[in-house]
Amino acid sequence: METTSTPTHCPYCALQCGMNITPLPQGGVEVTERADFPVNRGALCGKGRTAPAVLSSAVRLTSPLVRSGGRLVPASWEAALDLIAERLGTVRERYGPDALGVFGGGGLTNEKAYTLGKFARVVLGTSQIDYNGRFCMSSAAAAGTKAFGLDRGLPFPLEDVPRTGCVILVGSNLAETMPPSLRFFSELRDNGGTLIVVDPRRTRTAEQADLHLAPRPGTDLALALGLLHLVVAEGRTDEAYIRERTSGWAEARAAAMAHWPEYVERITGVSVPQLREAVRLFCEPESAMVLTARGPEQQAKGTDTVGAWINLCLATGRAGRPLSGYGCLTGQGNGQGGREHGQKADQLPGYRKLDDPAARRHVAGVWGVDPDSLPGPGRSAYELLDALGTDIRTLLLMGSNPVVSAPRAAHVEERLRSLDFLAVADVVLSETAELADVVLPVTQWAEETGTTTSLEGRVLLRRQAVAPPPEVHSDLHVLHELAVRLGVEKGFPTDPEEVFEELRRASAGGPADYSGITYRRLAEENGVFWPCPSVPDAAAEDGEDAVLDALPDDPAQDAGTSVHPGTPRLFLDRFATADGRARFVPVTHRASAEEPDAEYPLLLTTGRVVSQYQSGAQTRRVAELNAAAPGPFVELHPRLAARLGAAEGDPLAVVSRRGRAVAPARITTAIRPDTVFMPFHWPGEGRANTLTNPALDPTSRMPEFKTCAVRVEAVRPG
Ligand SMILES: Nc1nc2c(c(=O)[nH]1)N[C@H]1C(S)=C(S)[C@@H](COP(=O)(O)OP(=O)(O)OC[C@H]3O[C@@H](n4cnc5c(=O)[nH]c(N)nc54)[C@H](O)[C@@H]3O)O[C@H]1N2
Ligand SMILES: Nc1nc2c(c(=O)[nH]1)N[C@H]1C(S)=C(S)[C@@H](COP(=O)(O)OP(=O)(O)OC[C@H]3O[C@@H](n4cnc5c(=O)[nH]c(N)nc54)[C@H](O)[C@@H]3O)O[C@H]1N2
Ligand code: SF4
Ligand SMILES: [Mo]
Repeated sequence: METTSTPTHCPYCALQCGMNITPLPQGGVEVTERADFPVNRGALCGKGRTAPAVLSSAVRLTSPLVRSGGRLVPASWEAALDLIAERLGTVRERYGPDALGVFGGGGLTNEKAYTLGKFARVVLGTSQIDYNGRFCMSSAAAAGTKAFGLDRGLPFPLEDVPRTGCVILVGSNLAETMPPSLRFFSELRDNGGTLIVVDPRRTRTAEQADLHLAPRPGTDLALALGLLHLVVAEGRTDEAYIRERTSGWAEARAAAMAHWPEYVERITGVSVPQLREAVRLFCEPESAMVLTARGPEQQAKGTDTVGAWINLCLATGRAGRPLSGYGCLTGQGNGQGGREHGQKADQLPGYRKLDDPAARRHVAGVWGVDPDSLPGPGRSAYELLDALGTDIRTLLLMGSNPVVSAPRAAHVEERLRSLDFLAVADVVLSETAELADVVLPVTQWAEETGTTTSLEGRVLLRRQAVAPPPEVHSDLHVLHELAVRLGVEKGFPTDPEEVFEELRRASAGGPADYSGITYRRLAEENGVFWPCPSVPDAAAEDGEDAVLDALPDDPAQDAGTSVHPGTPRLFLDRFATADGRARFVPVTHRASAEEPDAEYPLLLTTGRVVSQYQSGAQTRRVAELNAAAPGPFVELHPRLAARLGAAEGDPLAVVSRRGRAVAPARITTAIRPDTVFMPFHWPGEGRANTLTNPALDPTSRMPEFKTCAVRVEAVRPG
């Protein structure tokens, strides 16, 4: 490899901060500032800064492992791949293709997510594929699609935030989860705009707010409806906008009017004067935004909840206009792209639907298979994990660690153990990989090239900067080798650019159209926002065939042709619905799947801390991050602590209907007295997901990570 520094992007969250990777003369690499990427302008959080630690052979997998005599022992790639192919083939023959499960991840590059979806449908012929993005933003995606006809995390770049009048940030702790993005929100306040944060905890993000609303977990739906009620009652609706750009207002209005402020105060615990203040701050400026993250989304009513916040935007004319709109802060590095290109149970590349005959024809054409050979939609992530060991007998898992991150994790772990065969491709020996029959060591971010799509809908090129260890190969190599062994010689290239060229064609004419994007453009333009058809407006004017015809065979040829600039801002002229109007949804508040009772009198909510990432598989291997965030804890209010007789650091048992977790007390007035909070980054005794409720949203099939009923007990020594 060259010794110069390579501009690339962080392996972790959806902000996809730009960074330079510079090899060091003594070996290893260093992360240095990359100021030309506008989202972070060089700034990185601790996780991004220390990401090279996970490149070290000391903490990662460096050889395939195969279970033998109950233990995982090193094996050759040949042996490991042969074994996987043999087991998948045998089980398929005996039980049919749907006995083969596949589970992907929103951290996988677009090329990997695309290939994994194609592998499941074309090579295995299974419908049983889904991914961890179902645990992440699926409710916002469902609500966005319903309302706007299209789901892209943010419909505008983050650089619009400082220039709007007011932002309501609902259930996002971005000061800890996307630290460099906090700059946009401080600039908003410097410019005279206001920030409202909705979070049951006074987080570091809430501390920046002009107004902090602290509802009971699971009541954001009532809160949004109460605000909309006040908007109507105070005559603050934008009637001309509602008339010209929306449909369904009468029903949505009637539903909202049933949510009187006093009623909403009783449900949420947010006082009527605070509700009125929020409405005033949101409605007075010319423009405003609502941004949601996992707080309101990870609920069994997350789709309706996001729908209610979108209704608030629509009723006040704050969507599809400059500096106004609703957006979802996506989570994983490729949380956006990962949900567009076919690893989701109901989906084909380009954000097409698997049950749409035209979509099947188009994608089958690109893949060179009969459309009828493509299976139909499968189960959602939790339902798939729950079915392991029953009708699903084998699982191929890439890019997720559900033993730590899935709801009702003890049950999921038991399901994983009951499989006939589990194969895991990972960078490290995660808690889930520890259960596998075969573990494949794969390359990671700085060791491979690929594209990701950030929370802004900006497609980015993550470049290879260093060579991987000798016995480590990419996920694309794994899928290619398995395809060949299972009888599909062609169609699974290992070169990411070749995969991307095919993805362009597969996505052409679809909602997430990447056909005008090339690796060269991504490198030259520092990312391109989708949709980006191959020729300007071809999709709209001539339909899909014209788009396909217009695609150059050789990416190098499109230099001189007129190119589509990409779409940083969506919906300014029309929404992506058939009639161009945004749709209100008539939603009504309902209780959480589990409300407190005499036996389980408190609410548990879960989330993140700044120095650990997700299941912790990667960040728990970095000394500096472990020093900053060494283990799980239970955050609780002093009044609750006093009732339990617990002091700071005392072990507390948190008990739900699913199980019991033990972690030290962290006492703070920053949380409501009726609620406890646990981060979910650790396995073992303090695993938060031992407790969480897998109740699913009926539309998005998103589990209710953000609220369940628990009791808390002091753990007496001896
Ligand atoms: N450090 C770090 N950063 C990350 C990640 C990480 O694991 N660690 N993961 C990345 C990923 S994949 C994601 S999805 C994002 C997530 O980013 P965020 O959504 O910001 O993260 P969370 O901590 O899960 O939840 C945010 C807040 O929701 C609040 N909350 C809990 N219950 C409710 C509720 O009922 N209503 C409301 N309104 N709020 C509630 C919590 O108190 C918490 O402060 O972060 C990304 N960035
Ligand atoms: N209680 C509770 N639970 C939650 C949440 C919550 O808020 N509360 N949040 C949920 C959310 S939003 C999310 S996104 C999930 C995430 O939870 P997980 O899906 O467990 O996410 P990660 O820990 O990022 O797991 C990624 C795994 O893939 C590996 N990996 C990284 N890059 C690659 C690659 O390129 N190829 C392969 N093959 N492997 C790779 C990593 O080493 C790691 O083992 O957790 C969910 N779980
Ligand atoms: S904020 Fe996200 S993308 Fe940026 S350095 Fe931290 S983890 Fe990486
Ligand atoms: Mo996520």
